[in-house]
Amino acid sequence: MLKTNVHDHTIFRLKLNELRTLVETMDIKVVGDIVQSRHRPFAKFLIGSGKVKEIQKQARRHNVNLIVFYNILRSSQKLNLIRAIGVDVVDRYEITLEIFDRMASDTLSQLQIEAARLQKLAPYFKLEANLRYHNDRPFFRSMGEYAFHSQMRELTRRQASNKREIQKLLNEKRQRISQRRRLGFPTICVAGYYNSGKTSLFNALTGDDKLVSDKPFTTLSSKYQRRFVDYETTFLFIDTIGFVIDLDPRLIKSFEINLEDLRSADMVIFLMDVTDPLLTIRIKLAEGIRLLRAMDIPRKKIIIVFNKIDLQPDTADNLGEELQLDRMGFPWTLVSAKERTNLNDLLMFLKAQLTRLAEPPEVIQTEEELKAVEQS
Ligand SMILES: Nc1nc2c(ncn2[C@@H]2O[C@H](COP(=O)(O)OP(=O)(O)OP(=O)(O)O)[C@@H](O)[C@H]2O)c(=O)[nH]1
Ligand SMILES: [Mg+2]
Repeated sequence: MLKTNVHDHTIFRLKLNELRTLVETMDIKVVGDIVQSRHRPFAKFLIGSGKVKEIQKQARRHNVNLIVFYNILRSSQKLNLIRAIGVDVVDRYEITLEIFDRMASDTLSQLQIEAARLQKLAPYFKLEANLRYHNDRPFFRSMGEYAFHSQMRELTRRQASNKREIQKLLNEKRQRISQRRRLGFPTICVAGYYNSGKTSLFNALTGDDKLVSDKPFTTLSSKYQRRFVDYETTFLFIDTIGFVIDLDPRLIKSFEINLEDLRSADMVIFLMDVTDPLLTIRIKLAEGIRLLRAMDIPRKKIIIVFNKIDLQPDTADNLGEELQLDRMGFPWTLVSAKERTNLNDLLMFLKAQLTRLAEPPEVIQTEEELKAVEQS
């Protein structure tokens, strides 16, 4: 990791551990980590050339066959690193895509992952092929040149056909979603970091039986299910893909439908795991809210729900105060999806909030009221 905030002494560790967890879920053994602290990245390797030597030494000693960068690498940096160290190098973005790929069970997810991969790979591939072509050029119109151009064509073709297929599936899916929406039930989207228990809560609320696991990104494509609350209320719940700390915006973009689900929802449950350390909760909370706001979701549609209180009944109590949730103006509550604790309260809260949002804004009638508003 290149740590660009030289004053940061704790958060980078937490982020590095997060990456370690992700890498380990792929059954890769992590032998160590190396951090360089510097204000600005170097152009050639991202890190300094001295650090590259150090990595090379460590890689030899531990017989390493993969180096994972926390930072997102430019194609030229990746190529330079691979050439200098002689070991495969990937970044956090590629690791996340690889995990997505292993978890993907539906065609649309698979195609979207491929699109993201090709998008990242294309410049690298071009750079690498170009170098190979220039080094292997004994006479004009060599095989190198031919191979280069045909590979480029193949890559472009794959990108185009992949895009067409995605578009087709997306259109079908959009139609199904808009049919569901036409039924008119208020939609409530469950968002949050991976493993926070989104699917567990979705299942507990709707009686569905979607796959739950402690592996990251168990859910990739959105799931929809209705919940009858009372004679006048039925909700449509949506379970979505999980966030990850320092999420690359390109990754969200490649899962457009999830974005649309979130944007069009009447309410968004931002689910947090109370068993995370307080600092992690703080970071996820701030970053998650920022993400949701960047998707144009208004504050008033967001409710923060802390899950897994069965595991931490005591620390959960003063969480609101600790995190200053009331001051930030977010409604929040505690649940356990597993023990089904507080689920009814959550439903009642959602119902009340939706009724409030549906009411027209208050009309100011008297002169005094107008003055009071101006003064406030
Ligand atoms: N003790 C406890 N464990 C829970 C609770 N909710 C979820 N879990 C566990 O947390 C892990 C993750 O649960 P999921 O429901 O798959 O989490 P998710 O947010 O859907 O995860 P992704 O789909 O990967 O984003 C599983 O091992 C669940 O059994 C809870 O209320 N209490
Ligand atoms: Mg899930």
